[in-house]
Amino acid sequence: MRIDVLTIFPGLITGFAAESLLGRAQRNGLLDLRAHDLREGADGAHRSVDDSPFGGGPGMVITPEPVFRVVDDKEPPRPLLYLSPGGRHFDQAMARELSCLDGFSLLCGRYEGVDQRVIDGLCDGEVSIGDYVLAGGEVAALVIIEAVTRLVPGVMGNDKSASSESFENGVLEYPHYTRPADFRGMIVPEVLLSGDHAAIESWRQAAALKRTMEYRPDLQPNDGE
Ligand code: JF5
Repeated sequence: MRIDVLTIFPGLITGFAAESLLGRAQRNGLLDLRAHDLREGADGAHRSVDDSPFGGGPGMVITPEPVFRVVDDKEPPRPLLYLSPGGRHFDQAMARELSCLDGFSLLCGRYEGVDQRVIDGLCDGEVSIGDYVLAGGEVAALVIIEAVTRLVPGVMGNDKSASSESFENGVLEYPHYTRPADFRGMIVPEVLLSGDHAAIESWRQAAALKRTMEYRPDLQPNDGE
């Protein structure tokens, strides 16, 4: 899978990838992650990529030229997704869809964002990782890269049936315990020590539903489709 990231801080992307399990996926040839510096597409002594907004107002806006130029030069894989709080909400279903592609690209905004003509004339979609504002799209890009690549067989090593994970079934995951059975007086639910697999399974289902109703009543249990 090839993932290209367009950013003014390419080191944030390559640095994170090198320090995480993504580094091994890259060495194995499973992941081809490329971070492109938007400044490479900018001219002038200062290679500035931003300017003040037409119509006035606070902050700066990333200009179209450097973004279009990097896309012309590097031909990043499509779809090219712009990361901003105004985009369509990223979720596990979108992660699954992206994990089936040969590649995609992410454009990271900074300042007040990018010129609208970049979104209209160059990008294929606008994605948000949640209802909060970051200083830039790089952390959002890393969230998407990690959520997607861990679904690509072989990338994170463990091919655990992802179908039992939180969100895949529209319920949160059940609570997990390991040794010791008594840790500072906090004890593991007895059923988990019983060896009764049917009882364990129903306890886990009930615990998952309880947690979901308490924290995420908006989720819809779906039997894993
Ligand atoms: C950004 C203008 C982009 O803040 C975000 C973001 C929040 N959820 N998903 C993405 O991206 C950075 C900030 C300001 C455009």
